Amino acid sequence: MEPGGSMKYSARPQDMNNVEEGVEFLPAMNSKKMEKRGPKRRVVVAIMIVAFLLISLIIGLLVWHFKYRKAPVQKVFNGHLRVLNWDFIDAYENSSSPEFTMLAKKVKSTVEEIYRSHPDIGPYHKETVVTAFSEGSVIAYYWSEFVVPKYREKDLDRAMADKQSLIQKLNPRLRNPVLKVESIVAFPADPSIAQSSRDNSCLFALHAKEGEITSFTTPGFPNSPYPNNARCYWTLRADANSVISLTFRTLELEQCTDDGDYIKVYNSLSPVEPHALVRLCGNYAPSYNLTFLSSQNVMLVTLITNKEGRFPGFKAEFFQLPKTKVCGGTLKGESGTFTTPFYPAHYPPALDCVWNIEVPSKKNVKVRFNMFFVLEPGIPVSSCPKDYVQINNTRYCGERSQFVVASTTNKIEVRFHSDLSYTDTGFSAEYLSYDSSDPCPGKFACNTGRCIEKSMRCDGWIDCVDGSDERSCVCTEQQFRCQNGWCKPKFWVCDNVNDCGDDSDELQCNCGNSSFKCNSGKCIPNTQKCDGKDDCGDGSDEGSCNRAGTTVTCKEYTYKCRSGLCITKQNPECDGEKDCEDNSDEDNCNCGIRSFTRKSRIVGGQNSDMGEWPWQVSLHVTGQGHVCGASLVSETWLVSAAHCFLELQDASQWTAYLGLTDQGNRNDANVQTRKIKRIISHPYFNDYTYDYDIAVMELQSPVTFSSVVQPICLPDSTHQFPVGKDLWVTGWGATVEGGSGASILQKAEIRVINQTICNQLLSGQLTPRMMCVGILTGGVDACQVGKRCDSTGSVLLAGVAASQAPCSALFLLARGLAFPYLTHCTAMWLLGSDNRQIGLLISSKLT
Ligand SMILES: *[C@@H]1O[C@H](CO)[C@@H](O)[C@H](O)[C@H]1NC(C)=O
Ligand SMILES: *[C@@H]1O[C@H](CO)[C@@H](O)[C@H](O)[C@H]1NC(C)=O
Ligand SMILES: *[C@@H]1O[C@H](CO)[C@@H](O)[C@H](O)[C@H]1NC(C)=O
Ligand SMILES: *[C@@H]1O[C@H](CO)[C@@H](O)[C@H](O)[C@H]1NC(C)=O
Ligand SMILES: *[C@@H]1O[C@H](CO)[C@@H](O)[C@H](O)[C@H]1NC(C)=O
Ligand SMILES: [Ca+2]
Repeated sequence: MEPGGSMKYSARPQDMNNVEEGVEFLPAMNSKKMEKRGPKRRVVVAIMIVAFLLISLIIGLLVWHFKYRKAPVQKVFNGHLRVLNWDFIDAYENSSSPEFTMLAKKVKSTVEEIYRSHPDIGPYHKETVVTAFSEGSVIAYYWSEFVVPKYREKDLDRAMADKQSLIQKLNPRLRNPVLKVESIVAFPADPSIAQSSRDNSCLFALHAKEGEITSFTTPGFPNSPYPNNARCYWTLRADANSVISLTFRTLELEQCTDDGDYIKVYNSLSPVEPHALVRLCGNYAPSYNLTFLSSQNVMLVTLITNKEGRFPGFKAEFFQLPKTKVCGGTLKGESGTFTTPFYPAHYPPALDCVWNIEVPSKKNVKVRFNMFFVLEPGIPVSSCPKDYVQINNTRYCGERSQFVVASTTNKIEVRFHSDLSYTDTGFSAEYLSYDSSDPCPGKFACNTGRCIEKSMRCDGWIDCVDGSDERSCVCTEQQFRCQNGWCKPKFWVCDNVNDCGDDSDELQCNCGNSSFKCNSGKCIPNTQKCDGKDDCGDGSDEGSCNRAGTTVTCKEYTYKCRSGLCITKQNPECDGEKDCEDNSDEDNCNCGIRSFTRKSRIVGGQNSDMGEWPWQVSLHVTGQGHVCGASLVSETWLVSAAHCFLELQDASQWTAYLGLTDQGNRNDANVQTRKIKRIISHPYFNDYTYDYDIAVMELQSPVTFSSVVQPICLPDSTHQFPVGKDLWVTGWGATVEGGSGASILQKAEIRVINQTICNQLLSGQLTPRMMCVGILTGGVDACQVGKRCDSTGSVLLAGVAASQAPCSALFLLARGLAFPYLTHCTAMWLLGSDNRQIGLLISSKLT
């Protein structure tokens, strides 16, 4: 007997006196009780149970039938069809014109006729509205609304998707149709768009003017944010036999999320997914190419927004150009270049190009793709079913770094295909002739045909995709021999990164299975990890123990909250988790964040993009130009290296440039220029050992933070930089005016290396304020998944100034806490897990 079960069937469950009654409705659980009641009663009980079950079943079925199966579902389809026996006139562009109304009526009745003849469509059709026409002879765009019971929805979808059945049903019925139509296609509308099919409040129709650029913006741009809950449409048209080039000059929307605001551009006048060209959200670096081409004379731009957020929106412009551009062709000669049409703009959809390349006989030909962006969202790059480049039955797609395809003859055929939807910026390629006996004059030839610098042979990094540059190598003094035969710079031994590929460079550094490896490299038994005691000596065994909020006795390595209490978690600052009771670890975290959510795709290059390192400062000396770099840490303070000011300590001779990427563009409107008020070098700075190589500078007036001027985060003095951690170094190099430095801000990936080994290799030059980091330079295009990029194996020494002496004013300003610095003229950044950048400065005195 279960009181709980009985309650379910009791008429008045709240009345405890009736509980016993209710029990009788249950199947026999207590046989003794049942026997007492006699056979008659038993029959009654049985009948009641059966009746009850039957009624429940019927009710259930009815509910299911009416509420679910029969429940009407509203569906909207967007479609278009071609009218063959009709000519386009300009008045059809104006949906208020009598001509438009007349033709729309005819199209509407034709569509309705087609629907009527189809048993899966006809009964559910509610309304069809013709929204636009375009040339060819006439293409009509419309949406159709249906109300269909749930259980018939699939049949409707199937019937609407079947173009063939729509056409065939039409012809026998209408013997003398007024309109001869074909190519009827319709697609279920995006539900967010479907709701608004009748809302014309944010609808704009624009026609390109011959030889002119037409601009348009989101409502209110740039003075007020675009509206919430908006469904905006811009129909763009050009003359017949033209195509449209559309460019977003500025674009700033809500961050990209599944239900966030977005723009979609269609190669059609109706918002159907199979003709979508791109979906845009967030904001894009200025160098990100936002130019899109249509394949015909119409385009549709839609803006869909959700209920919250305030963002500026976009400013766009478009113009028409003749549709004559053909792609592909025959290319002859020793060498040359070719690109997808309109490169670096997005190539048009529905395109096929064939290049037949032929170099002089006796020579062989190879094609080098320098830029390659043929990526479609969610499309596997293994099979390339949509857009692709094809050479000799091999298809290439996706986003690829530089690659070469070599032929064993003097001819090669390159095909390019783009389908109806989603385009990318395409490729830029060159073809070269080569001697089969000496394919890479002065260089090393990979087995794949690629030529690489000779210095990249046996340098420990795979530059040839097939690794042929690292085979049969003899290791030098400075190199470590991996078990697989590769030679790696000794600096990479014991840095927690599997550089050899077979882990042999890390084998003798591991602690064994039942031991924990401290950040210092020391091994302790696993049982001593997270036991509340600092067994490593640097706190690393007590670091990530998930004891948030627990405070401990303050030590050198513990993080001190503003309250004065200490916690053991490593690097708790600005990691998005509240670790201090007073949340002081998450205070002042408006730093280290880049403004552009979508970077440009300068793949493989060392040039930085505008706004990529908004805290990078260029320090100029009057009459000398760029001399040193610095980092912005607050509105008025910079951090730089003390050795920069050895010869010139007079603050008035120095000028700081902020928001600068190209030294040649110092007059750009985004660049801010400031004079220096004072320079404070570390009093212990030693210009022989470069110990304490740090200085701070105060600006005469505060800078204004912008998309290209932002402060870097300062790490806490207890911040750990684990061996193997990857970082970025940026800078302009030496004096630009002198001609040797780079004009565009350079970047390189580096990593923290094993301090013990580094100090051995540098015969003991490291001081406790320094940190060894290695530069990973060279052909970045050889980066492989799960592997590090190439490296020359050169080493920089980073000076860590743990002292708090003259910089206390700055510490208070910036983070409220002391911190270690690494100093030099090129800045170095730690790429945090959430993409937040923590700044350091490094010294490059030693090699
Ligand atoms: C569209 O047609 C209507 C009615 O003929 C006319 O009043 C209106 O000015 C036209 N609009 C344009 C942009 O031509
Ligand atoms: C994008 O490509 C178009 C067409 O080639 C070009 O005119 C434009 O300058 C490019 N924009 C950027 C930002 O590179
Ligand atoms: C294409 O195939 C032919 C014959 O199989 C071969 O001779 C030629 O070298 C190949 N070209 C490329 C680029 O692979
Ligand atoms: C340590 O663990 C790895 C994999 O977990 C195993 O292959 C190896 O044999 C173990 N070594 C020892 C000494 O137990
Ligand atoms: C550095 O290398 C030595 C071997 O020379 C190794 O014992 C130590 O654990 C390494 N340090 C780290 C932090 O991995
Ligand atoms: Ca495509």
